[in-house]
Amino acid sequence: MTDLPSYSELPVRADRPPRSSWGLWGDDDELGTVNLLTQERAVRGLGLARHGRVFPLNWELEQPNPPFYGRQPLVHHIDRPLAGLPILDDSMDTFFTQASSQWDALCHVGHPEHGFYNGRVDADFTGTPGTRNGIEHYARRGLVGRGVLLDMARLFEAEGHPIDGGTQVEFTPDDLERARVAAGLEFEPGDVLILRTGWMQWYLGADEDTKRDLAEDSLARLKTPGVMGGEAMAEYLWNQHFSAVAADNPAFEAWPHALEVDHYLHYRLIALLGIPMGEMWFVEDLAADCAADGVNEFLFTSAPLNLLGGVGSPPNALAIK
Ligand code: UVW
Repeated sequence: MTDLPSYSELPVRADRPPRSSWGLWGDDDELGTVNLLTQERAVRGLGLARHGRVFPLNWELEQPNPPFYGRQPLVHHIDRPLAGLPILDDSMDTFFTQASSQWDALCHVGHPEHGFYNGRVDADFTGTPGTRNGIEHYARRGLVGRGVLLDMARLFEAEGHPIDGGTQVEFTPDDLERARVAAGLEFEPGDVLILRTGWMQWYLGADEDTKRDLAEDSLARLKTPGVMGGEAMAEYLWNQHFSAVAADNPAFEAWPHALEVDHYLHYRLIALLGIPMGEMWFVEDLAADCAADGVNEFLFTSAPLNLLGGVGSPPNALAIK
């Protein structure tokens, strides 16, 4: 049960962009659909941790190697800051918060016509006090609730059409619905949706030349399974009232992608609807466990970096069954 507006009822205020959630949680809101992770939904999630099996969802910070989309590899030093003492510290020269497993915060992508979530503009993103739509808002709240896994790769394989993880396969709302039914799930408002597309399994088996080649021109050369772009997918995802969505692939949506205004889902989900997107999450062990016991729901927790104005962060997410 929810009293949230359906997609066709958006926007809730006539002076806001079409099919946007702007204003739904107030003009100053910087959380978007993370507002749906209420105290009651945290308790609901806690009830799903029945056996104590814990699945960390961060991939190694050094993966993918090399990183995509012009991001640079992590340069990590282990230092002895206090001469003569056996005390070690870390320091990093380059740390692209979105190079590996990540949340995209609501300042990551703006809509080409309407701008960033809730009407923010470039000048709002300073990384200093007063900065808007940053990852710190998720960090200070903490994300706790019910997580649900749809294993698209296993579904397609069971249906006799195994996915080649190195190709572009676009999942439709019907595909997601078939996966939901196969998983024995009913969605609940506030769920964190996690997809296994099969891309990461493919990448882990790829050779070094292939990985280098993909990184050199990711926009053109990456080919991945993921959800399709466009309004029908935005409508489907909004109408389930997920608090957040994530996948094991680089962009949640399938790639390559025309970054065309009506098609690129980042514009709709992040900028217009305020739905955080998770990418390159490590879900192999979780998915194997879900396949083994047939239970595709779990306690979900995530504690992103408390980085003022951060555009993204490793999710530091756990699934607990
Ligand atoms: C792009 O879409 C370029 O970035 P990301 O997938 O990391 O959000």
